[in-house]
Amino acid sequence: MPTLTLDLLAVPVGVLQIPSVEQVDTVLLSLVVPTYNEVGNVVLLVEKLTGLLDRICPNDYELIIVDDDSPDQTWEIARSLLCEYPNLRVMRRTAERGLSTAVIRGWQASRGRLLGVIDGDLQHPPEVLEKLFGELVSGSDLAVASRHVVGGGISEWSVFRRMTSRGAQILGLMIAPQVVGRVSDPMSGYFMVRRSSVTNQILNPQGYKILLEILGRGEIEHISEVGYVFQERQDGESKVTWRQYVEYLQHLVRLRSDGRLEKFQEQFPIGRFLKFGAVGFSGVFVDLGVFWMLSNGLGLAAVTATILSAEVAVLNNFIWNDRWTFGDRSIQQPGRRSMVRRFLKFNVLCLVGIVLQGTLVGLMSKVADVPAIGAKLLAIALVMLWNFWINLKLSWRVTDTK
Ligand SMILES: Nc1nc2c(ncn2[C@@H]2O[C@H](COP(=O)(O)OP(=O)(O)OP(=O)(O)O)[C@@H](O)[C@H]2O)c(=O)[nH]1
Ligand SMILES: [Mg+2]
Repeated sequence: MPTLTLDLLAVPVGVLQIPSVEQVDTVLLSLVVPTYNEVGNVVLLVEKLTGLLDRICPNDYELIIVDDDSPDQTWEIARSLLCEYPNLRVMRRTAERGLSTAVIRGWQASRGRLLGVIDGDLQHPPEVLEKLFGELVSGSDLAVASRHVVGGGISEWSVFRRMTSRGAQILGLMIAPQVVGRVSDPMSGYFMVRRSSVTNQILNPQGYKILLEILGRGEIEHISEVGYVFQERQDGESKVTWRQYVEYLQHLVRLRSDGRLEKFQEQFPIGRFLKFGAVGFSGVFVDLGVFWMLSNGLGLAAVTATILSAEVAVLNNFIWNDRWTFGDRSIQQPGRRSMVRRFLKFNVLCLVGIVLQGTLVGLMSKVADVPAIGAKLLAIALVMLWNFWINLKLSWRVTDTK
């Protein structure tokens, strides 16, 4: 459902594809600013950027702030500026989060023939916009503000931070050289690109590095670079955590695989499978622990204790899978009734899994003469794959609304 709030830009939904020039009522330039908790910067930023853009493309631009529902109310402050700045637009996202997708959602809602992005914390000097803009007007498809060309640099980074940044770049060159090697500063979050270069592809970025996605999937021939000095933050806090490094790696792998990984993941989501496996593993301990309590502690017969402990383990696995492995899907099937339905399906499928496991062990050890323990291990692995896949398709199925 698109979010339609008075005077805020509606948030585009569905796949991340930017409408073509023909589909939009165009202005020359749309500049997107992703923000999260930037309340101390947003007023000055809008003042500076609009001052500059009013000069370089008067009345032919839009400045779009895409805020991810910041707890410090950045979006509300930005909204209060709307009457003062007629070219300003504000989008408040509540259902999605993340820098790269914020930028793309902003571009999806934009009308510019040229698209740009700049950080909202004044670390990117606004004056450089004029040079980036000039490069696109002279025919480049992409103009990147770079810290590593003439005129570029970093104001006050520690040796550790410089090394981490360069290390990430080297790693990128090793994993996806065809993408990372195209520019001197592939980590830059400050650039402009021609709309027609990025409209033919569904984008699928991960984490912070939107430029990698544009380099990897865009139709980019001519690239220019413009030097800039990365400034220190004056207000607010950095949002970079270890998570961005993991996402960076995942993004590189995805770009390297050139779409093949995404196709495979559509059928078999590896991350989910690992979670499902971890939950299954936890279930083994729950099963053993409860069995021990029931048989040793309460003195129940072994068969009764086995059945009861297995059911407790199934319950444990269901709760974790429902909350964690398939949490995003459970949210889309709200209500107690649908949860009970998912639990019943999961139960039945677990039972089928046990029967399947027994059959496989029997077949392998009797027909193919595989030693019992080997047959059991192989059967566990096969049934786990099957269990995951069938639960994905049945218990936590949602219809894709592409
Ligand atoms: N909409 C949105 N914006 C974000 C998100 N994370 C960061 N931003 C914004 O993206 C810009 C860059 O984020 P920063 O945390 O400053 O990252 P950085 O500049 O690479 O790192 P620092 O030098 O540590 O500040 C800032 O304007 C942030 O407010 C997010 O999840 N959603
Ligand atoms: Mg920053």
